[in-house]
Amino acid sequence: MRLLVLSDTHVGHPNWDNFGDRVFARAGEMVLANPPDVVLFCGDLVESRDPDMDLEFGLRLLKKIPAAHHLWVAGNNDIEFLFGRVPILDYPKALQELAVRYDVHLLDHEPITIGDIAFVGNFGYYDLSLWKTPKVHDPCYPSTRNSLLRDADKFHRKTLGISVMDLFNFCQQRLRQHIRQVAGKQMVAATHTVPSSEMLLYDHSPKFDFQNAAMGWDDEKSSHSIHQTPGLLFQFCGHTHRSKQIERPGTAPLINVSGQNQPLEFDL
Ligand SMILES: [Mn+2]
Repeated sequence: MRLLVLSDTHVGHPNWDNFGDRVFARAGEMVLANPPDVVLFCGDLVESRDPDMDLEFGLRLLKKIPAAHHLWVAGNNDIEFLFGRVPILDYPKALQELAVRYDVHLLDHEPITIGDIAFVGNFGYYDLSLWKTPKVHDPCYPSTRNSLLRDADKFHRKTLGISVMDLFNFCQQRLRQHIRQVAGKQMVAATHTVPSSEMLLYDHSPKFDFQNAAMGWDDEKSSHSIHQTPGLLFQFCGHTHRSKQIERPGTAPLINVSGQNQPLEFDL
């Protein structure tokens, strides 16, 4: 099976010099002679001030890449399209309803098995555990864990009507439930957010230190860590906008697809 993976195209972003368009163009060129079996997108399709460049615009771009199957994991930018329209915990259902119109499958909704290989994934979300106390204090950013938690919770309750940990647990429990559903199969797992502090930059600036809090979670410290799943072939993520691959001998590599070096192709 041939797999093409891309992420964080943010098509239409006013300051990104058509980055997303270039990634989709590159994807089209890469697969022209030999379409892959599966295209996997790890979240954040579009981000534009143009109301016509909405999620459906992004889904049409994704579907245009010739492949037998198109899979999608929701990113924070994708979910923002639902704010104020549907309760946040209904996002897997709402986005899947949109995706099926373009023959795209949302992994947040349910896993899918193609050939012998199961694909699982979702947004992932964050639990603030990747935040570390910044070395340099900047009054613009929280300097203690308590103030960070208070600010994050205030934002979540106001915008989404839910605590940050409730949304994190929703995503994580759903992901592990999907993994159990396909247990015994060879598997590819994907989240939008990152499951490792190794993909972050600390001490570059108080702003970076602050942003790290919203990047993901530490899978190593999780009681049901995803990377220990038997049969896991690859684990993908995005969100940081920096490509990085971490080899993990004895288990699957963790590959962050977001950033310049994409799309990536794999043989499964
Ligand atoms: Mn992004």
